[in-house]
Amino acid sequence: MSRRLVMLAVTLGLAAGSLQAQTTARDPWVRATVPGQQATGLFVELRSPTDARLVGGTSPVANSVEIHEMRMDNGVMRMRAVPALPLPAGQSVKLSPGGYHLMLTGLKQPLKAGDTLAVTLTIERDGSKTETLDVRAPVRLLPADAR
Ligand SMILES: [Cu+2]
Repeated sequence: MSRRLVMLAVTLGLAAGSLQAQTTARDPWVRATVPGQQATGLFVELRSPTDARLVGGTSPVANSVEIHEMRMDNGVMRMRAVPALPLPAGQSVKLSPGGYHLMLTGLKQPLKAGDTLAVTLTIERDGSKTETLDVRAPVRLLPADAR
């Protein structure tokens, strides 16, 4: 094999390796806000090829992006911040209304249906290595909002 072919093989091998190690985000969307509303939820389906954890995120339109969990507490739905959400290898983890979501707080502007929001998710792999995942999420109304 010529030197050029060897180099090409090495380059392709590295590219395939880094693609495999990427978490994918499917169907991201953000819930539209009403005037004065300071926070909203981002929903997405995440899948990681190896065990990883979602540990947070950032967005230019929000002061912070937290991971929240909704759950029943004495018959009342409550939400609380959790430090991380496990992404088991090869499994789809769905963040959806009524369950886990990413909470964007300290919104700097109203989010209207039809807008697109840029959010960067932070994912931790192998204990400490972190990687970022850029997501472009359309803003949508929940059916209950569209009255
Ligand atoms: Cu929340």
